[in-house]
Amino acid sequence: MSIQTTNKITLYSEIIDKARDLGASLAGIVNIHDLKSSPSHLISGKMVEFGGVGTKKVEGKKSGQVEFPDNAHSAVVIAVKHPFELPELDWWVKGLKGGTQGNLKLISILSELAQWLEKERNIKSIKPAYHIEHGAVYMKDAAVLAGLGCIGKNNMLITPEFGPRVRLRVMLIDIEIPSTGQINYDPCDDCKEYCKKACPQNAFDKQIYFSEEFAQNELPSRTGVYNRIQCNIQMQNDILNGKDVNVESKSIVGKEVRYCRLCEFACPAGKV
Ligand code: B12
Ligand code: SF4
Ligand code: SF4
Repeated sequence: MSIQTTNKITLYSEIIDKARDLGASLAGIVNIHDLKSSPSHLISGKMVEFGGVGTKKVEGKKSGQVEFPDNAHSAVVIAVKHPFELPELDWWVKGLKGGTQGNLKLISILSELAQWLEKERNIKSIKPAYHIEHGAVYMKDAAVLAGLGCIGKNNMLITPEFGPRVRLRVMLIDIEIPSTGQINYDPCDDCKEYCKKACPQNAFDKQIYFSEEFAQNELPSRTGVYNRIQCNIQMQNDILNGKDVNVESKSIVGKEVRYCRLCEFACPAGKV
């Protein structure tokens, strides 16, 4: 779809405002060219394949492999805050739409935004997914380039407003809009690395990714120390400790899993 530059600036603000009106705590836009060349999208194909929690087995697809639809020209990134006092937003319940209450909120905001874009601005959007193998993109990279925050030493997106305590969702759209761009923000600079000390699996103890090997400086947890295999051990333990709960919306019983958030909760960024 073609549209003049002045209209794009207006459209940019309209999309962000609409997302926030619909309940997003933060919102931004990233151009597809910037997203495709972002660190996670460049490195994932070169890393040892990961089949742990957060991945799906899809016939004929390598796990972690992103496929961008041809009509995707930009991505709208939204965040919903997940504060300490509302831990239930992050609990995964089998049978619940979206998996968690937080995801359900993210999905419904983007669904309403998509309807508005189509009806009022004739812009088509591509249904967002969570799992890479089901069509998602790497959301933290999208969020950084969309101006929501930076990648902290805990390997999470850290926002000035809420620290790492946000969850993300991305929707692709068929119109080219420039990226919001990175913000100048680094809470890790003079921090005592509470995140790393809090990890029950010592997932940040040793450098395992190197710039020379991957030909890029932006590595997991900045310096290549975040070990997803170690972290995944904790996730598997958390699944084993899951409990059956009633899923009210469906009148069924589903297993509830409370995944580890210790590196997130230990971070002082965004605390009021
Ligand atoms: C698979 C997955 C997992 C796996 C594997 C994680 C991994 N990092 O490999 C497991 C199960 C272990 C996991 C754990 C967790 N996850 Co997870 N996970 C995902 C998923 C589906 C894909 C992530 C992925 O594979 N990344 C690929 C690897 C290659 O990248 P990476 O390790 O993140 O490292 C990259 C970044 O650091 C980036 N980077 C570094 N510096 C810079 C600088 C710049 C400028 C840029 C742009 C990028 C950048 O480059 C690195 C690659 O070189 C995403 C959702 C999505 N679709 O994106 C959620 C997601 C990343 N997870 C999330 C969360 C919350 C968690 C957990 C806290 C568990 C929980 N309670 O949900 C832990 C946190 C672990 C940690 N400290 O990072 C949130 C993060 C929110 C946030 N504020 O950042 C996401 C976005 C889901 C969501 N709903 O919002 N996860
Ligand atoms: S605890 Fe400190 S070092 Fe770790 S992510 Fe937060 S601000 Fe950065
Ligand atoms: S989510 Fe838990 S296990 Fe994983 S890196 Fe953070 S503190 Fe460690």
